[in-house]
Order: sequence, then structure tokens, then C-alpha cells
Amino acid sequence: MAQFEEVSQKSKLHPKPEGLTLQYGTAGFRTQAKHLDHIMFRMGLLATLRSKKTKSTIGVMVTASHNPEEDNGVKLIDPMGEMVAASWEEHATRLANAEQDSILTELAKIIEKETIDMKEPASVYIGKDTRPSSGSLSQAVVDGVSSLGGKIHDYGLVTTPQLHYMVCCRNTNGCYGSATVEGYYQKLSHAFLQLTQNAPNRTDDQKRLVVDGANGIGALKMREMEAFLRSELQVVLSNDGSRGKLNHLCGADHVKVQQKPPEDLTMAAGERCCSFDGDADRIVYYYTDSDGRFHLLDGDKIATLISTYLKELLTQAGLDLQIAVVQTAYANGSSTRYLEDVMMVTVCCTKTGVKHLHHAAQQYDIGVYFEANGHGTVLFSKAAQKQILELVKDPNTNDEKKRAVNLLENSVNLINQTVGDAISDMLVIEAVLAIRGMSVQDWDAIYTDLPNRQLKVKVSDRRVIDTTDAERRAVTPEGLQEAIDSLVKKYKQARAFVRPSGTEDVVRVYAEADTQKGADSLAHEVSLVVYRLAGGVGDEPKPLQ
Ligand code: 16G
Ligand code: ZN
Repeated sequence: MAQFEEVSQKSKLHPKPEGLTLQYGTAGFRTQAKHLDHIMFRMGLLATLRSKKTKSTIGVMVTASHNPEEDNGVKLIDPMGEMVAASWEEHATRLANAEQDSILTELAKIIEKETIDMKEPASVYIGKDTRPSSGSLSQAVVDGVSSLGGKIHDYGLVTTPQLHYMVCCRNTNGCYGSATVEGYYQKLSHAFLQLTQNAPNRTDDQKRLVVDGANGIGALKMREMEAFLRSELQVVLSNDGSRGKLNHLCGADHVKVQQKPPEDLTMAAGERCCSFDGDADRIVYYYTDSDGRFHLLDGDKIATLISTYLKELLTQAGLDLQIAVVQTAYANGSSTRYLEDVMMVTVCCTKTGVKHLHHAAQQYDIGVYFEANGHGTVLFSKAAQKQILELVKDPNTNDEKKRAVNLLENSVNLINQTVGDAISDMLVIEAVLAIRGMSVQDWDAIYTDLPNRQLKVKVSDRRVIDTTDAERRAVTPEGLQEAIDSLVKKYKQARAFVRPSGTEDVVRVYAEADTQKGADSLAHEVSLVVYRLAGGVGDEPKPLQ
């Protein structure tokens, strides 16, 4: 085919380093930028095929999120703005690893297996983060798409969730919003301004928020959005990319893992602060108290704040909709207990990785999902959205109901339902705090986190660990789970689990207990068991401190 002739020619400009194999992992392909040129070209090809197959626009985002600046990566976005279907992850891996002379054969296999009509038109939306390598890598994606005759809209610099939003807008013919960056700002800021009208007496101090942009794309986009928010949110932006390096000693991942504020951020005692990650799909909040102690409000605290607010509104509006919170094994035990026992909210636990949480949240009328690391959003089923809209229009509702349902409607519009979105989540949190008249300290006091510790253990092959029950129990190697169970019994309010990482060549260990000393010691003891039973390499794990 003439079409394939062009693929063949162009692919020579994006050669695959011989012997290199990469896997489409939990977050797409991700590694050092210098190894990715051929991957980008081929993901351009694959996105074009996916577009023909689904008869929809597909997204390709060039980013490595919270990874170091030298890394890069690529993720495919399916028609409704969700992560690409699992069966296509396999196609992606095979196409990425095909040697130069077998690209066409691999393409033909995918076309045949998926019964793709090559005469269908194709449309691909492309976005990139601020990494120095992102420009040429996104050009390689463009080359891939155009060599198969696909239509391209290159959005240039956008956050990951903005690109997910664009794809969803396009494929819903504008029902979700208008597929432009300005359309995104308008939709979110309109909803935010409507919501904050319900909190008319806020002072400038209460409107002030310190934002750490991780020296990335989120900072640029916050700057662009500021004017749309008409001073109802007064952002003090640091790590805005003008000096520091992307994700270096800053950003949501750094703050969550190190449990300390980012560098280059001035925070007064008690001041509300938040950090985005490198592509602005994660957010965590924090403050320091008058004793200088650092307090982190992670994804669990965010899920709790948002779900309790939505539940209250549902009751006030008299709407009988089921709300659930989806968490992973990393969710702090205190958050789960608070949600189940005090708030009487359904809690569901899934495997780590956004697609698992997203999928589980789709099973409810309203599914609030957050990973403890700060990635999350809220999904409203079609039926739930319909009920909310009908009640908004109902002339016979009393004032209390009307207020509640208007708040619900604007909350739906403010939330980016395609994927976790730092900017959208931040605006939701700011609106909820304003409407409820809560300070960050009030929010933090909803429940107290159990002390916890995360460790990594190097083993020769992490696949020897197989887990079940949403990664909370190890099935293999033999004896590992029993050993963990008996260690956990030695501590109060304790819990521990181990799982092979999906992004790094390590086994992750998580432990929590009633004291930090207990959590540290339990995590260490569990690490030793992993080291001994699962083929640890290098030195035996040492106790903390
Ligand atoms: C990826 C996932 C994230 C998960 C993390 C776990 C996506 C888009 N991202 O970054 O949700 O928390 O992996 O990493 O799914 P780990 O398997 O190394 O612990
Ligand atoms: Zn990210």
C-alpha cells in the first residue's frame, strides 16, 4: 500500500536502538528521553489506527509526569478521555519493540486483529509538557500520525488533564465543553465563580493560596487561568519554571514522599499551600502549624473532604444517589474508618493505578476516587447527572433544595471527570472550604492519619510476588503472607502489605501502626521478610534511624 510506503520511509528517520525493549506500563511508556524518539513515532502510528478503529479522536500526551526532567514518556487517551483500553496496551508494547524491518508486519497484524478499515479518516490530538525533550518528541508523534494520513491538532504545551478534556469535548461534539484551552478555563472558572457566590464574606486572606507549580506545565497554565478567576482565588505561585528545574525538590510527589515542603516556597505558619506534579494531574495540600510542624493533606484527605461535601448536598437536595469512595491499599486506615464508620459512605479498594480506580468509580452513581499520592477525581453517572439537571429545572423545589442542587450542578461542571486534574481538584477544594467556611486546619482535623512508612526492597525478580485482594495480601512466595500476618499482630492498629512496583524494579512495602516508631519498625521487619523470602539482592534492609 502507498500509505505504508510512507511509514517505511519516515520510520527510518526515527530508528529504534537495537535491542532496546520497553513496556507500555501503568502510565504508558516512560524512560530517559533519549530512548524515546522511535516510541513516539510508533505511538503516532498506533493512535491513528486507534482513531480509525473507534471512529473518534484519540489523544497522545508527551510527558513523564513527576519523573526527573531528563526522562520523558507518552500516554494514549481513548475517546471519552479515559486511559487507552488494556488490549491496546499490548499492541503498543509489541509495536514499540518491533525491530526496524518488521514495523509494517506488526502494523498489519494489528489492523487484521482489530479489523480496522484503513479508509476511515483518523484524528489525533497531541499535547506536551515543558521538558526540553518534549518538542522534538511530540514532532515524532506528528510524523507518525501524518505518515498514515491522520489529521492532527497539536495543542502544544498543555497539562495532561487538559488534553484528556479536549479529547472528551471533541468526541461528545462539545457537550462536555469547547475543545480549546480557553474553553477549559471558561468552563471551570464559571463553575468556580458560581460556587464561591455561596461564600460571599471571604476575606482576601481566605482567598489566598500558595501554589507550587513543580516548575512545570501546571505553573504556566495557572498563570493563564488567573484572570478568569477574577480574584476569587488569589494564587501566589512559586516554582513557576522561571528558575528551578522541573520536579527538582518540588512538586506533589516530592512533598508526599519526603513529607516536607518544597524548596523555594515561602509559607507563613498556618498558610494554605498546595503542590502540583510535573504534568498537573496530581495535587496535595499542606501547611505548617505554629510549632513549625508540617501537616500534609493527601489524596485521602481530599477524597474525604469532597465526598462528605457531596453527600451533604445529596441529602439536602433529597436525591437518592449512591456515593462511594474508591481507594487503594495505600489509603490511610484512619480515612477508611472515618468514611465507613462516621460518614457511612461505601468504600471500595482497588489495585494501584489510575485505570483501576477510574473503572471502579464508574460502577456508582457518584464515584469519588483518589490515590493517596493525590491523583483523583469524581465521576457522575449519566443517570445521576440527569437527575441533578431535572431537579435544577424543577419549579417546585424549596430554597434549601434549590441551593443544594445548584451547588451540585456547578460542582459537576467544575470537576474534570476524564482524569485526575490538579487545577480542577484545587478549585473544587477551594470552593468546598469557602462554602463550608473551613480553614485548612479544620479540614485536617476531620481525622488524624495513622503514622505510616513506605520502603522499597530490591529483589532479583519482583514478579515472584503475586498479590490478591486489591494487593493487600501476597499469594506468593509461600509463607510470605503468614509471616506478615504474624508481624502485624505485634503492633497496635497495625496493617502492612507488599506489592511489586509497576514503575520501578523494586518491591514496595507499606506499614502503619499507632506510633511512628511502630510503623517504622513494622515496615523494617516486613522488608526483611521480603528480602529473605522473595530473593532480596544487595545488603539486608537496615532498621530506620
Ligand atoms: C503510576 C500510576 C499511578 C500509581 C503509580 C504507582 C497512572 C496514570 N499512574 O504512576 O496511579 O500510583 O504508578 O507506582 O496510572 P508503583 O507501581 O511504582 O508503586
Ligand atoms: Zn502526573
